[in-house]
Amino acid sequence: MARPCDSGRPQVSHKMQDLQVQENFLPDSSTRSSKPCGKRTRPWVKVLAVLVMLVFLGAVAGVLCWYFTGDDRSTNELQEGKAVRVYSGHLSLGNVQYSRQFEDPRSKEFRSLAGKLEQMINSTCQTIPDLSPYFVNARIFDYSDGAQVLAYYFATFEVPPEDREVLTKFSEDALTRPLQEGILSMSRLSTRDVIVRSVTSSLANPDLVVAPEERDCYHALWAAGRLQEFTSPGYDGNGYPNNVHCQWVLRADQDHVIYLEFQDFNTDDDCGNDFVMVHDSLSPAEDDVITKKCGKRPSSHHLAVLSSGPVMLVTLLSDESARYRGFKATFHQLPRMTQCGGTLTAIAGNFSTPYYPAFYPPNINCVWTIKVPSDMKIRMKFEMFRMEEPGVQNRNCIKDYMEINEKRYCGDYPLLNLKFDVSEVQIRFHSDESHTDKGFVGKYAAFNPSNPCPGEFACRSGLCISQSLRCDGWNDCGDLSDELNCHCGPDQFTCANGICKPKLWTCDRVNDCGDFSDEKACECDKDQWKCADGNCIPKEQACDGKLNCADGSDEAVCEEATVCTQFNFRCADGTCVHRANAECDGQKDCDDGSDENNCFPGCGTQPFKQSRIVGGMSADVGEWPWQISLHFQTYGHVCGASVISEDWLVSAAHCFLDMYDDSSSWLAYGGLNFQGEPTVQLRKIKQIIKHPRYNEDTYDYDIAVLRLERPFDLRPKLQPICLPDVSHTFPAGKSCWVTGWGAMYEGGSSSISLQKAEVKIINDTVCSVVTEGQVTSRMLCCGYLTGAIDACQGDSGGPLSCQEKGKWFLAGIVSWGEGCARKNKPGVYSRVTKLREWIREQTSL
Ligand code: 4AZ
Repeated sequence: MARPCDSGRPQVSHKMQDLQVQENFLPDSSTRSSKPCGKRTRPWVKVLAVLVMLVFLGAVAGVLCWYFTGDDRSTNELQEGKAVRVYSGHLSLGNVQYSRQFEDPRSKEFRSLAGKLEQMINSTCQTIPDLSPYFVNARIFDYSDGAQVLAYYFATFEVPPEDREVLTKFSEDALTRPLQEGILSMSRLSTRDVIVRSVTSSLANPDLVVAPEERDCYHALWAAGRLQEFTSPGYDGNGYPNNVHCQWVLRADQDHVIYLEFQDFNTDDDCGNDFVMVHDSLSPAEDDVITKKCGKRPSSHHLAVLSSGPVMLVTLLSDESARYRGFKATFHQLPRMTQCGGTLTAIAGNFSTPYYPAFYPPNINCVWTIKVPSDMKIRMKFEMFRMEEPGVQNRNCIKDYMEINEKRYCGDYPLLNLKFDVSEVQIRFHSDESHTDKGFVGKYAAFNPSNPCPGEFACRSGLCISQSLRCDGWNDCGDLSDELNCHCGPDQFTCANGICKPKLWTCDRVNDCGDFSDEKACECDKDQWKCADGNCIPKEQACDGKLNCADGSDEAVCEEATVCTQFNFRCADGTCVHRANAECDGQKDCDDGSDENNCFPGCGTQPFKQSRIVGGMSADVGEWPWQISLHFQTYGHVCGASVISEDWLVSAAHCFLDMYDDSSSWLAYGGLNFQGEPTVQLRKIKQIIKHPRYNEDTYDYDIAVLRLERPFDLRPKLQPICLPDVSHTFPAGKSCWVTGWGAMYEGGSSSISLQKAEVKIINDTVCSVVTEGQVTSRMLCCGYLTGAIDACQGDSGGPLSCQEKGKWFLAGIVSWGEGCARKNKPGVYSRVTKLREWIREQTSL
């Protein structure tokens, strides 16, 4: 049996040579100036130096705030000092012949053309109504050849703190139109000898723009027929230095694109200040980002990306963390793909996004038409469909997508099966100007509608499944079609709608039949009272002062109660509250207020809660603000945890066994949605306290509390969850949510984006049956006996969050399970109510 130790332990797959632990935390680290054209101070004027230093520190502090707070890095503001906004883009020039001299900023050609263009941009920026008072300067910093010569610029604006309300005016498009109109009309004047045909502009991270004279790690490279190679500084030695900003400008011949592949990629796991970025332009504008990556990549999964045109910009930024090897990359040029897609008429075949498995290029559209003989229909299968973009929800697919029959698909699917009742379909693939991904390979096959699955059962969904899976109570087809029109066996329950379900699933408060018929016959008779464990007692025995239900639930909630049961909150003064789940609900029940005083203020609220993605799995940003990602050494995410106060986390003891016991090797990431995203809080772990009764064989007492070296700043995106009192009940059938970055399927790798799944608490008797008696009273089962939805490897230690009167409580800690999402094998969680006292003893919370 796949016991938790098979899959529940942190998996160690990386080489041992990279065991540096990062010393710097995000909010303290960067010392890079964000000012693109900042002046240097003179050491001989001491007073002046101090003053300048103060301004500089203010600016750095401000830049850090800009960098680390909020969601949108390009519109965040400084708390002190001036807020810097930088726009970058290009001007396409009508009457300029490209010269290789343009690649040298000291050349006469570069400077003379740059002077004219900068003057045009400067004078336009000085007249834009809302923005002009804050304009500092504009610089041309590069050129490229192509259908037209492009000149790349950036324009800097600074807003003093007293005018911070105007920052909202610095939107993504605020500059584009006025700049375009101003420059185009200027260039139409006969006195101007440069013709500008079009202008682009987009906000850019100020850290990424550098004036030509300030470059100190800049490489201009031309692609040629043969493969070229470049490496980050120090690649063959001690790794890349701290605080570097290196750029590689790659150019190719006209009508060519650039294929860039990282043969080796080894950078900091924390993307905050240490990352590699690839742009589909020489301008580092947000609109032109192809991808941003950090961390390590195994040699089996090279990152390979394509440009849409003859230029590409690769940037490496580092902070002051431990040194990492860096990267080795190769690139070459390929003729630009002018067409993709086509008509496929074979009865089976494949189609894939351009250059698969490299990232598809930006700005490309493909259409495939599949035509099979008119008496046949079409089914399709996509294994690994990857089209994920930061900030795009899979529901709306507003950026890159695949479209079939007016339905759009984007995001990540491990497996996508589609069936069409027609003999011709069109598949459209669209990639917009920014952020690309791996794409897909689609396999299609024609099938005969009168015998779609020879020798197998044909699901309505288009899947063919083994005949033995028919009428077994499991939804193998995904659309229940294998469970319709069945004769139920002796161990099965016949649902009112004709579906057969295992008898074990009746009366578990889960609507397995889909029509509630498996839950209907479970109610007690009219003259009976139902105990919390499901047993029925005569009505008059409830609230009679005697414990008639085995669990005492008949005396828990009574108007004139006399007995204090395990379901009642016991106030500090020893009195009992005769209301269910009375603690932390904002209502004072104990005279001494102890039912409300022991909750962390504001715990269990979801300030960012948005609507759920129906049937989807990716969590919304800030939806689970107590969720923590625990990273071990250089291995990246290993376990989950929950915030319970500024400086304490709760996790699973099994995450911290053997070599994982060393607290200094762990980092806690708070406020994280995507692994690698920069807007997080990072803390070292000072102390790991595992439950002394944790049992490695049975997983009993699978809990640990972690003390942070420095408290978290509690913010809307980083909040504690409420701890339930020992008396709190989470009844069978209650819907709760499990969250984490664990594997999306058994044996799979961790997810990049935080996943959520709605799961139901399972009756303890059923839990004991399906786990063959392996659960103890410190455990609870949650999930579905039907399988398909569950926690998995990498989710361990993370929360099982249940809502009660608008507040979220930590009902469980992901602990173990037999595999993931298997039928009759629900997830097993540490039961927090049973471990509550121990948490209090360790943390005083
Ligand atoms: C794990 O290995 C793990 N299906 C966590 C939860 C479950 C299985 C394995 C429950 O971390």
